Amino acid sequence: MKKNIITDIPTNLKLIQEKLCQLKEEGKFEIQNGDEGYSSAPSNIALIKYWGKNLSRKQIPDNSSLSYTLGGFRSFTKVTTQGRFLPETYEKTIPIRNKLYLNSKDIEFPIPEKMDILIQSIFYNFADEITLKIESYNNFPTACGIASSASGYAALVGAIADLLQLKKHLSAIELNTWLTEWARLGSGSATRSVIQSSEDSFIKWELEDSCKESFTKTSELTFHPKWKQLEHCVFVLNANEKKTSSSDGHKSASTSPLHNVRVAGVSKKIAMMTKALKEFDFDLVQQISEEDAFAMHAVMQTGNPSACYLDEDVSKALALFIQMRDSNEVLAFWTLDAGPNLHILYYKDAKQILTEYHVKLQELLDRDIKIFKNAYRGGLLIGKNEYYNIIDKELLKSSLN
Ligand code: 2P0
Repeated sequence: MKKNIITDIPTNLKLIQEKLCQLKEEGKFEIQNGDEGYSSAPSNIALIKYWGKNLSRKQIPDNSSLSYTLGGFRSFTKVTTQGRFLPETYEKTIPIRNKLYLNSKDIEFPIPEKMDILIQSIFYNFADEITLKIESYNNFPTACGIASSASGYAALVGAIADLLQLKKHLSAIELNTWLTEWARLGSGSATRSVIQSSEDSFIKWELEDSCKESFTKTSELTFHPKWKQLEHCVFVLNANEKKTSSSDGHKSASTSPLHNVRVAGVSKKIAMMTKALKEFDFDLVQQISEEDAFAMHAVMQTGNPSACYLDEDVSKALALFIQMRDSNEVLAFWTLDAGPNLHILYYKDAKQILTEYHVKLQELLDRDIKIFKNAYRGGLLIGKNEYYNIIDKELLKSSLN
């Protein structure tokens, strides 16, 4: 079977892949048929958005981005090796291929081509014959306004790291590079979900243009301890599947006359927010997040084809939120992903006002509005024990309490 391998990868990742080849040749690295790997990865919400990518490169964004990790909104993934040690005489008329099973169901799900290519690329050269059975589920409903590709690809890469026992074979820096780079190559936003942190985290995924190679770097930001009391919830305004996928949206971003204007301002916004996170300048984080969410949606609406998620209900919900937030002077701000659901990040003191907001919003829209509240803090987990330990925890709530 012809392999379709990702070749646009940075030197530091190439060196790690070569190290794995070397370990294999020295016999220090063996994978048996039926070996397993486990991981659980959080989703994340971008405060400064990744929107648009370089179409002549592999997963290089047009601009840097910055996110807050959603420790409670998680994907859980187990991978099992299949198809190893087949006899030489085995006729590959029916290729052994990667198989995907979602949401604890026995029915095989068609594996997305980009996921298949990612897996083949990870194993290329040192474990070519490996294919995987992937079993994955999310603890959050698909239609709750949280993108599953970030946590999904992060958990897949984490589970492969466990299968290959990379914690044992690589240094902490090498493992971080391996995780952040392969996650990026799976899905851009996933690179912000593979940081192994036990608490809250703000993650920067930045374009690096200072060196000969132009790639990206993902890292955790330092922040003022007061941010540990930041809470997050989603008001689900529209549970229908979105019409334009994010991958298609990224491709058409550059058709908007506003795209270059937004991209030109992002570096400054990242620098300002990095400082505001260190100093607990809530107003500035609020101002930059809300402005960038509007800017991304303006790009979406003015691209070709255009996508409009700022519909009538979202506009009404936003106007009511801003009016109640400002008149009560509470610390809370909104953002939107590529979908019509309202994400609110708030300091603990704003809870009472948000509870009142929920009541008024339901009256205004004349229907029940579901809330999903993030009730857990923490990043990527790698390993069987870590995977099972977190399953019993209360990760999400369907109210603000
Ligand atoms: C973000 N989004 O920064 C932005 C904001 C959605 C809106 O990254 O093509 O699924 O797999 O790299 O990561 C969603 O795009 O796109 C996204 P691919 P991805 O979170």
